[in-house]
Amino acid sequence: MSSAVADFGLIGLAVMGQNLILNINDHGFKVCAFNRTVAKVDDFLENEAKGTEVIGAHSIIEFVSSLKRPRKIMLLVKAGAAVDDFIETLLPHLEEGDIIIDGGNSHYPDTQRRYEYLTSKKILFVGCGVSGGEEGARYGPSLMPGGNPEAWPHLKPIFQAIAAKAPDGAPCCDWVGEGGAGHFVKMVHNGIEYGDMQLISEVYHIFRNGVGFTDDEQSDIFAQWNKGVLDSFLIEISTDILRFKDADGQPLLEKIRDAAGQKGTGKWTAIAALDYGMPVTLIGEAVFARCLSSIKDERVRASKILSGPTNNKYTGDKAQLVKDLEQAMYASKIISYAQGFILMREVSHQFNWNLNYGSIALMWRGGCIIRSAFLGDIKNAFDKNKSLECLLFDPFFQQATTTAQSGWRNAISTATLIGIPIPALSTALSFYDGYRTARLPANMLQAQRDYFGAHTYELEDKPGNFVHTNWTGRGGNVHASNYDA
Ligand code: NBP
Repeated sequence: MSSAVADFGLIGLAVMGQNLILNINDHGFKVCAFNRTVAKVDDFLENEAKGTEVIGAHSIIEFVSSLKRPRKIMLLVKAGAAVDDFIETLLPHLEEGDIIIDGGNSHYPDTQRRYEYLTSKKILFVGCGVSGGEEGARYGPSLMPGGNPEAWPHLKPIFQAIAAKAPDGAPCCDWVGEGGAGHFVKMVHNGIEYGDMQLISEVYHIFRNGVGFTDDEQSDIFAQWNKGVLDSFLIEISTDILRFKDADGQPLLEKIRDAAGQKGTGKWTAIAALDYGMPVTLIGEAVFARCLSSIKDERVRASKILSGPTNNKYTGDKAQLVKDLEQAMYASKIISYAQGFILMREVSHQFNWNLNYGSIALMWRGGCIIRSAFLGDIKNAFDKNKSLECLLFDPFFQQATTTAQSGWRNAISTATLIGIPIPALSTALSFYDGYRTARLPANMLQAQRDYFGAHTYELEDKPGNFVHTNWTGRGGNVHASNYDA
């Protein structure tokens, strides 16, 4: 086969690649498939893709020559060296203006590097976050493409056709921004997912250990919450999980070992937050909560010797606590998304990515794990003000946090008094209280730093002018030079 007949080429015939090819085919685009282990191409054509318009190639030359120009080639292979290897294999066969899309879970600095490299070779590179797993790939993922904007007009008809649709029919795919923006936004999405999951787990812990609700009772509460401000995929699946019974009729959830795994995207988000100096505390706590859970044997030993409060059961009005926790979770979610967006704002600024925040919220409204009604409110906030500094400056969210506040504080004091750990719920409130405080105690930190290390400080009435004080009369007047640790 040598004629250029295919609209789209896809390399990587594992679960994501196969499903995405079938999805693209369903929408009337002709796809050519290729894979490192070439035998999988025929396997796919004879099985999953049988009866479709999908074609296959048995060599890179055959693959490239089957594609209409500009060639649109998506890699859905294992993140890392496999992506670089395929880029190098493809390069000699491509022409100026052809497009390579990496749809795997690549780390955004790699995407930024590949974007710069391929730009120098006049190839349009796109790093595209793909969310929604196997089912999303098959029937509608959330797609977050970023990279060379010249590629977007060529990809838009295909990507928006195959993407998930939000409840109002809008495709959950739009151009995210330049360079490594697509994979960066996908990474923050995963970090936010860690936060949302942790918040739900903390509420479950309070319900189960503090109040003594059965799993079925909790499922009823979550089902109710799913009709209100917390309406989301993760609340929906938690409702089902709480209801699910094992073969012996007992809740399966209670038999699962409490040691959480992680694949690293939450950690990447927390590292990016530290690298760029942004207080993304809730995702950080969610990652650390998984770490704490995973040292299970140590915790079991500690549980036998460390004491907590004498009263570890909630004895107050249960209905009121349910209401307070709903408010606490909602307000904490607002904080988590506000933190995620300030991280995106900062990194976008550093890399000149021109991130499109409203579209990001829109893309997350369907197809992905954090899909929720609440993202519509975030989209509205950015529609009203494209350069919104932080979600908490939007009148809707300002009002929402004000309304939630008393329930939020009550829920946190209740959990603290009965000794139930709530790292995500409580860090959200601490962030909120810190963010709304005009004068924090960092003057004390500055004084300490100057006292022991001559690191200098600014006076309130002379910002930008760094001075040192000889606090003890013994240290001399030489001050340290500035450095970033
Ligand atoms: P995998 O991540 O399991 O990768 C399998 C594919 O990578 C196969 O085509 C395999 O070729 C190819 N490959 C490997 Br492994 N090493 C290679 C190398 N050194 N050179 C060339 N090709 C190589 O597949 P997946 O689960 O479908 O995921 C694809 C991408 O999408 C990954 O980056 C993943 O993180 C991401 N993703 C996955 C999900 C999900 O739910 N699974 C969701 C969202 C994103 P072979 O057949 O010859 O071994």
